Amino acid sequence: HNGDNKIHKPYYITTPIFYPNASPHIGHLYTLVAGDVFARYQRARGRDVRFLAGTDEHGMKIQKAARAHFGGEAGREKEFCDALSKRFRDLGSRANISNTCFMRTSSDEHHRAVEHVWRDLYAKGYIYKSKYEGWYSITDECFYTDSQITYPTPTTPVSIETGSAVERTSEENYMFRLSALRDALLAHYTARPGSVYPKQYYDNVLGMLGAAPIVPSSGSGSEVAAKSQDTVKTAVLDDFVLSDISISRPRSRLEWGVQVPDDPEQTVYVWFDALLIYLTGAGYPWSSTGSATKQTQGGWPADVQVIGKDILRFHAIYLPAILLALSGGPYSGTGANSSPGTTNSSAIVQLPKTLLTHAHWTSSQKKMSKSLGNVADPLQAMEEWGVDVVRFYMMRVGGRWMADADWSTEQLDKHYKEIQSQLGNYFLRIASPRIAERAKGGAGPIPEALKRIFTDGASTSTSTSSASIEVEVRENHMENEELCDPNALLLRHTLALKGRVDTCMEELEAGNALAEIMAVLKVANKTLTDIAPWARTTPPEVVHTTWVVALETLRIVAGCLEPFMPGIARSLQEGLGVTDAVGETDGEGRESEWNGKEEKMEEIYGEEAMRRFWRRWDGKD
Ligand code: ME8
Repeated sequence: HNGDNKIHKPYYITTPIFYPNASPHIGHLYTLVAGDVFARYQRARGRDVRFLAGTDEHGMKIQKAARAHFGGEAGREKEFCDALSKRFRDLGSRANISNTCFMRTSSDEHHRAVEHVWRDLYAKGYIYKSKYEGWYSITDECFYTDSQITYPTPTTPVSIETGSAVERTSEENYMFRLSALRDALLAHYTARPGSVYPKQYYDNVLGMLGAAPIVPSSGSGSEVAAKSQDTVKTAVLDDFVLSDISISRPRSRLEWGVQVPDDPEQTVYVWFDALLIYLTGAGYPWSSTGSATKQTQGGWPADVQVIGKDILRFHAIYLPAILLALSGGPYSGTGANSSPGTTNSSAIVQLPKTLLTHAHWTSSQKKMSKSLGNVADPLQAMEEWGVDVVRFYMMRVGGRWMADADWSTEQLDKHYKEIQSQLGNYFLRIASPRIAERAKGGAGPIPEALKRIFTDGASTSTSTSSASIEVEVRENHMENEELCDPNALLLRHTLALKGRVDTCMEELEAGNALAEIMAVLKVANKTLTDIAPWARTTPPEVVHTTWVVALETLRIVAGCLEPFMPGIARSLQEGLGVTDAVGETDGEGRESEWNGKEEKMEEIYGEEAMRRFWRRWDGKD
């Protein structure tokens, strides 16, 4: 509870729950890391963070894999999932993923949530029984229509989109009235242009709803415009129909799953079940009295849901449709859900806020697949390169979400070296006893100009980019030569860094945040090389100033890096003798902290501290 007596909602982040039918691969780890970067970032800002990961254990795919594993024996799916689910959980721990729960769809609490949703929607008329005819792909766990199928050979129909084999199904199913929710979905999305990010995927979602954004013809930078606008104007296809979807399978085909309430002959379709895990993770079902409060306390609605582009439709169309139906009154005929959410307000289940959608990793430029033998193993990569190097690589290369990235050890090596040269060597040079000795020799008051930047640099600097800082400094140079001192320049960059990282992280641009951090380190390294504090000719007081500015740079960089490389960031902080992330202290506070740190720094020259640092650095601790 905050001062207004309002409930402070936990920040809720989710990743997809993965199918435990095979070992995890780097794609799974990538999504986990993406979620973790935002979870750690929000936590460092003082938010109570809920972070859900887990496994999706029902369905034909798992049933088939489990039976194959046990030589055709039925009924051992749970046992199979217990073992494989653990590998995903362990992957998370190994990679330092800070998820607060690990949910499995086979759990009792999840079954209860699914049953609750089902009964509610059935009672309202959103679920009906029908004969379903169409195609099903076990690999994709997805129903397809005739128009989504192609025949590479006359007897092997496959999905056009994924190339996966499909089989003809003709069976009694329960259907969900997705068609009735199209208008409500469209209204939701046009009012929230930022709800699917990056924008290209937002446009894809509009396309799935038979609409397209109208780009203003004068339109400069439609992306920027779309972000700042409250609504997006769309061109809508009038004859577009969002078809109802099948949400169950006959038990004779699918035994392993949630049984349809009151119908032992049917099993809930795996995706209908899986998507509800996000609700389960937030404590659903919330009892009807005070359910709005319970919902909020549980973290619902999700703030950020990280997904791969392969499962956009499920998350952007199916889940919100289910939630809209849950929130609305009974279905009442054609186009009928005219006003979902206008019933009893405590029953409204809000829609997730942002769907962060990312592209895929390929391996040797190809989609990873067991049959091609090109599946990159995340555990092996972390063993070989260290946890934080793998995390760094994933966000440095894949942190802009849009483009597919190719996994390669050459690239990993390149980024390993980037960390080593830009951060590791910088730290070592600053921590070297010789430099410290010289710095101490020159100890005295920090030059006034620097002190000024330090006390009010971050707040008075209007610069929002590295480039504009350069300009600002160059202009100031005419009036004040001192400001052109390389240390002053670096200090300005350093003090502006946190604000810039904040901006990027608010925009969900993790890759840009990392780029900002690395840009400051580049300036830092250049400053050190230019000043050469190790050279005999450099005056001791300059060495001292350089040393202090470098320490402050490292402190701030460490705080900013924490979401990306938590292990290395902590080693740095320990090495520097600071414990917290980037402090928000005022001028005076900072200064005393700064002075204190100089003393702390002296303590770490002990070999033990360095040994500890390098052990962590190498991912051995
Ligand atoms: O789809 N590159 O599970 P899944 C990047 N159980 N990310 C990748 C990737 C790649 N090559 N391959 C997979 C399912 N991913 C469902 C989800 S959610 C209610 C149910 C990541 O094991 C990416 O996040 O097939 C993708 O969306 C997800 O793993 C699919 O994992």
